[in-house]
Amino acid sequence: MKNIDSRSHVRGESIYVNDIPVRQDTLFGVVLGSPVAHGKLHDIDFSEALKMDGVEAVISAKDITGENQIGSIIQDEELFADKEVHFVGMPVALVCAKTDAIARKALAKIKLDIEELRPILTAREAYAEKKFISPSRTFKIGSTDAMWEKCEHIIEGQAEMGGQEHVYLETQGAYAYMLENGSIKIHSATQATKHVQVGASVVLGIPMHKIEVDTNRIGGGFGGKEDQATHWGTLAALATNTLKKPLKLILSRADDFVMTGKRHPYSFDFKLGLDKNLKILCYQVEAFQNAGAAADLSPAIMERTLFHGTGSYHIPNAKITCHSCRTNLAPSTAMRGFGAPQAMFALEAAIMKAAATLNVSPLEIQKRNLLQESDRFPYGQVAENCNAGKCWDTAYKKFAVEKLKKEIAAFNKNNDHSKKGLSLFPLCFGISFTKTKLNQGRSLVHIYTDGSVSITTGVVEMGQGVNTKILQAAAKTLSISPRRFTIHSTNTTRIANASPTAASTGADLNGKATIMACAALLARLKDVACRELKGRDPDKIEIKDEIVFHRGKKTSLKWEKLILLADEARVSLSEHAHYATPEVHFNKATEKGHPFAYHVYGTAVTVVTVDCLRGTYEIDLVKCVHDFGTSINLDIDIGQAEGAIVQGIGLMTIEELLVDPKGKHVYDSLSSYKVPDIYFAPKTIEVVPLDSKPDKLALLGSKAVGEPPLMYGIGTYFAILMAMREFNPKMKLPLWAPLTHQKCLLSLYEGYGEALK
Ligand code: MTE
Ligand code: LUZ
Ligand code: MOS
Repeated sequence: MKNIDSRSHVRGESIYVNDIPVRQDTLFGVVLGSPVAHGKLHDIDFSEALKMDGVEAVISAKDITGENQIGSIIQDEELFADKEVHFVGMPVALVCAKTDAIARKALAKIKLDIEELRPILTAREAYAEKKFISPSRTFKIGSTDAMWEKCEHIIEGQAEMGGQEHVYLETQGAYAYMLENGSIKIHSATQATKHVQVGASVVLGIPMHKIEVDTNRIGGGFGGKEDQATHWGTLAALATNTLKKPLKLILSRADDFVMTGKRHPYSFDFKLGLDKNLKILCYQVEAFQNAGAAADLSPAIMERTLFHGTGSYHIPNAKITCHSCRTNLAPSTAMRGFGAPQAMFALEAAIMKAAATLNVSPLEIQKRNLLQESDRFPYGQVAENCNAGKCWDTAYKKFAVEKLKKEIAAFNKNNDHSKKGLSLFPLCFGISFTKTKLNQGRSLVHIYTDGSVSITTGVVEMGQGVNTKILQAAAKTLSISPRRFTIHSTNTTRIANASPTAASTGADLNGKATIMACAALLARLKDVACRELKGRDPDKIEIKDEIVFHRGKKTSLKWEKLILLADEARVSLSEHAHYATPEVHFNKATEKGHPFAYHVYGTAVTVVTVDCLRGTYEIDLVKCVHDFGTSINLDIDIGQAEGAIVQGIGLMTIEELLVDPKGKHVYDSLSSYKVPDIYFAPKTIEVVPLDSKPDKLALLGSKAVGEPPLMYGIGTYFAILMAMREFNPKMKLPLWAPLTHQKCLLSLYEGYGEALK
């Protein structure tokens, strides 16, 4: 089954927000962001801007008819800065004009009177000043305090990880217009139609039923449009409601880079205790999360950091603490992995440091401590169908790691300045929203009288291929041709209260709901067929490939006729279904429970070559054994894995978010913020599906795939370190991602003179 979007994508016919033909009198909005990271906003003077031909209005905090509030978990975020600005790019005003170009020119004429205050830029600074988003939390298992003295080796250190820009191809945006009787329709590039609906409802002060949010698809989200599409949808709705004209607001790439939040930078203090056999007895980590200027999703992201604190390992005594620190960066937000990559990096950094200190291979420590069946996570859940060891062993054998090691040793012996390094990285990622209530999906299925079928679900298609999977699940359940289906836009009037498309759960939640709706329709159709065939038991009816079977025998009754009969008999051909993941629960008071439907496992093998004269590196290969369950669409799933791997490598290597000491961005485009391109990507990526069991909570046994493979990128970091150590064994380990070429070069030569002696 091909991705149902491929054809319209390559022909340029797929419709994104900016492709919607504009209505008469449509205005274009451009947002004025704060030029300073922290300050008192005394005055905004837009008199000059308003004088310009074509400028219709400038909207700011004073125009808000409801509340100036868009915070979702914690109500601490203003839509427009009112008395203070908290980060560079924080929206201060919206210029509405006849064209985008006029709005941009007018924007330059607005004068801001801001009294600058000192910005806080790092999590540790904020921690020292006790500036927190939410209370700190700790997950515990066993007793670390009692165990340190039993450890043969104790390794302590610090690790840092920078943020990451989402770089979705489609920048953020929305198009809003009035319907009748004060209702508003918002076409929004969002992962969460409901969030935009709620945001607009609160800011405009009108009920949710008056606001229709529609999302046909988005050109990538990667988490960046889970909470932060709300701003632009709400701004467009506010302007439309104020001016009673349609308004389109699409961020330029530069504005998007500056105004929207990124992945959270983290800083860690770790302490790792091992026994003489390299078994991890104890692990303690304190994480400082740089949440930026407002809560956004930070409390939930902090939670996932805690959940993934012990990675893919069994650690009997662990204490994981996380502090969510308020700084003057744009509010950090969801991004693929959602706080887990940072936690896993910290633990791998500790293992690497232990290996370097004890002069053993990190593989020795990793392998000895992998999770096994029935091991307990610090949050109380037990590892079931644990594939950690199986993935590791399969990868080790399949990718001939012993042979690779020998080849690398020979290469390193024969090359003075070019060194190769190898790493293995074991993955374990929990599937489900950590907030239990979000684990619900919905689907609305209509069968039309010609036998064609329409599906709407709560999920947003963002390139991950979820609509194709849902279509496959529906076609399989009804046993009719995939050609009979259309999957419609995600829309709040057809599907209400949808959870965001996030946490890799889109297909599981909404696909399961779709199967439920199709199963209910099928049951009714079997009744109809049973009556028509004068049978007694509808259970003896089956539909296979559009043909009705009775007691195992083919009949002359076909799908299209059956539908007409059902309509004739006044049987409903529509169904709305709701699916809530069973079994998941979590108690925040005890920090224990069973938060995840299941875990996804895998192991990545990475080989890199470092040019030790220049500090540059190339990624020779990334080969993974990945647990897809029983994939329903391996093409899509392998595509997800490959994309995630490259994005994960970018995070760990060349993607660096630099701000100056005043909190101003040093980058605002793809020439100053480098993402992996086709030349930088690994020369070989091979993703081999693990021979795995289907999980009953996964859609048709096909495990969630959206986020987990991103974390394979962590392996690249440690492969580079291994190569660097070949060149300078005395090198102080840089545990500070991203390991840019610059950092690589400087680290290689730190203490190099000593090493030569
Ligand atoms: N793939 C593409 N092409 N574009 C995206 O924006 N987002 C990722 C992942 N894969 C993304 C993607 C993220 S962050 C998540 S949570 C999942 O897709 C969401 O979709 P799913 O739940 O259907 O897997
Ligand atoms: N979003 C969210 C997520 O709201 N809760 C989660 O647990 C989550 N996990 C991963 C990505 N997005
Ligand atoms: Mo993904 S970070 O859950 O949108």
